[in-house]
Amino acid sequence: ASLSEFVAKMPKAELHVHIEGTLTPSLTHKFAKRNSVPIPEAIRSLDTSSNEYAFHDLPSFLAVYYSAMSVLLTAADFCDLVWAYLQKAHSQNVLHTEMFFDPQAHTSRGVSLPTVIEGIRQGIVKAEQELGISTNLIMCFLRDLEPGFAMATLIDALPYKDWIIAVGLDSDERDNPPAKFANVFQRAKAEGFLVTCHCDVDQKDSIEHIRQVLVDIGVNRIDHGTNIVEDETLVDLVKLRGIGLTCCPISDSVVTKDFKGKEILQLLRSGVKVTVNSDDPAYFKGYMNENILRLADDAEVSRLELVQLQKNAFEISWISEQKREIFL
Ligand code: ES4
Ligand code: ZN
Repeated sequence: ASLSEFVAKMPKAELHVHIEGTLTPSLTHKFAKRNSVPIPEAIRSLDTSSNEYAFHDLPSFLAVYYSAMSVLLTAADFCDLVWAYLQKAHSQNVLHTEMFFDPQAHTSRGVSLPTVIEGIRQGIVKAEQELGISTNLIMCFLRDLEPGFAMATLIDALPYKDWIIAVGLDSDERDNPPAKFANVFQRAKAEGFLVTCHCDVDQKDSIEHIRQVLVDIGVNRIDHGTNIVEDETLVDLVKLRGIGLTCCPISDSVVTKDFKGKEILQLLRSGVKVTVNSDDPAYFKGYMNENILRLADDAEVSRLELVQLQKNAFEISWISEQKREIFL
């Protein structure tokens, strides 16, 4: 079989996808129309024929990303968004996903937390029933906002604890170290949530941020985190603890000018549980298969290693023991 057929057929798990990052320009138009709201400026100015967004780094990406989501207003919007993504994932033979959402990006513009969570939950349940795809939900805090807002969001979400497996940290990393949220993550852990944090590639303080999430926060996983190759002690620490990395090849190549394929392979070969994921597939133009093929394009990777990446994903996933038995 060709490599693309091989990749397409491989059973996969996706552990790093932002549900708001699956909002395609065409879905943006659909929601704007049915909610009678204007098409966001960042979308209106696009070349609609190409259905593509344009940006060159993390802040310019985030500006378009936060602008576009103003069309998400009702529980039905969130349900439809999740359903559309999970149909796409299912079509690529993704059996399990762990999906981020950014509640503060919605509550800060007047959409209630119950609307967001109940809508997302409806989409997840529908996809589980109709497609058999399983999903866990991860609630992310926006690191460029105040920790008090994150703490209030955590407390407001406690009634939905059974629907949310973990909390995370995302948005603009510059001058927003993980330690800023130490109290929030401590409380989240006490409430029974697992913890993961974004350590985006090539940030101003990448190594220090990776150190903080491992030593000060005590995360169960790291999102991106590829810069860890630069610090042998930290690599030994994630190996010792079995902590996995959710890498995103296409996204990394947008955020940094330096593609991280070589580093991902180096970590894989040294026994770190690295995985390949899509991050914001509607924006970075690539779902799971495209990200795996992009890695294979850029680095010498064997089919056995591509299988190992998926074994890692199922292993470091937070899938229930019951489902793990069915899938593995
Ligand atoms: C994100 Cl690529 C990236 N980095 C940080 N926060 C994010 N939220 C959505 N995509
Ligand atoms: Zn991400």
